[in-house]
Amino acid sequence: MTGSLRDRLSIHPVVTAALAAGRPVVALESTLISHGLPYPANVEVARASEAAVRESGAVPATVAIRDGRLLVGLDDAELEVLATAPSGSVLKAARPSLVAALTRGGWSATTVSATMIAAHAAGIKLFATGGIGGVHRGALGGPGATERPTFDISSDLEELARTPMIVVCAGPKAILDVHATLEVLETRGVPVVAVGQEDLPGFTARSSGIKAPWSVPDVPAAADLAAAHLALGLGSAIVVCVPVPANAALPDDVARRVAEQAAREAEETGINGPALTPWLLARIAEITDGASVRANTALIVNDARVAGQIAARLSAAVPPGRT
Ligand code: PSU
Ligand code: MN
Repeated sequence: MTGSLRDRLSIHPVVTAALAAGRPVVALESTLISHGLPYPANVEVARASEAAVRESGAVPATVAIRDGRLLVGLDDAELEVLATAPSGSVLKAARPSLVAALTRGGWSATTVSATMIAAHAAGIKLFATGGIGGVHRGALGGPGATERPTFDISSDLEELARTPMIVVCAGPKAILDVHATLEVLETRGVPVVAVGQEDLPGFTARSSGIKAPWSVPDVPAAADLAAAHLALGLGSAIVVCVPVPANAALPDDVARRVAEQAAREAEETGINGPALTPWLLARIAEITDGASVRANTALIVNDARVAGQIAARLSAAVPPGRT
């Protein structure tokens, strides 16, 4: 079967109804379920994220791929299938692997880039994830590099540059070269805003140790800035960074140290490609004895809640029938 993205969309009826009525909808990704967190934390976080979106007054739409279809909105049984699928049976689908995922049959989980593609095609403006992908340590050479630069830069960054959407996260993942990631986002015209603090949130830590390009005091201010960005029609996404809840956060220095250790070990072990990020997250969970999983879980659910709040504020500002 061939067909455009639109031909391949299977939007859940609840999501279709919400979009038609101008009610707020938040897309959620599935790679963090299949490749980012261990079972049962993964299915718990998927359910809790959907619940948090609903509590904020919005409709959740978890995105994944099954048998050539881009599913926008999964039911509970489908979430469970994704979360319990044997390791290796679910492909990690990003923009470059979307065609492989759609033509091979079976399940694929969608990364930030693939989720944004599906959500945008469905007409969804809000998307919540844990931490965006970015420039891996050593991608550009220098400390942490193998003999040559790896050029491992997530397709998430390219997607953020070309797909208009409000992306709520807890900052770029701490395993990355966060400074280089911010520079690429700047070059590609993607605004990045921190909520409630000057520092860029550091994924599982409250701070990345780097000042955010822009910051706003609270969620309503972030929503208004994001709406203004989309209204300009520049074509890029805006990244809204919300710090991990304090009671689950890893101390900033611990998060940085374990990320450095894991990145060093990955290099020594020769892990690369799409397997790298899942490997690093799993290794950090081991090193921190599960503390990183608790932080990751808390931040994902928090991002979903905030994205729901932003979606609700935006749709309240738009009279029904207008976009
Ligand atoms: N946020 C999390 N855990 C994850 C991810 C995000 O808390 O596993 C996923 C997202 O799907 C993101 C991907 O797009 O990690 C980045 O992978 P890569 O570095 O291979 O592009
Ligand atoms: Mn990569």
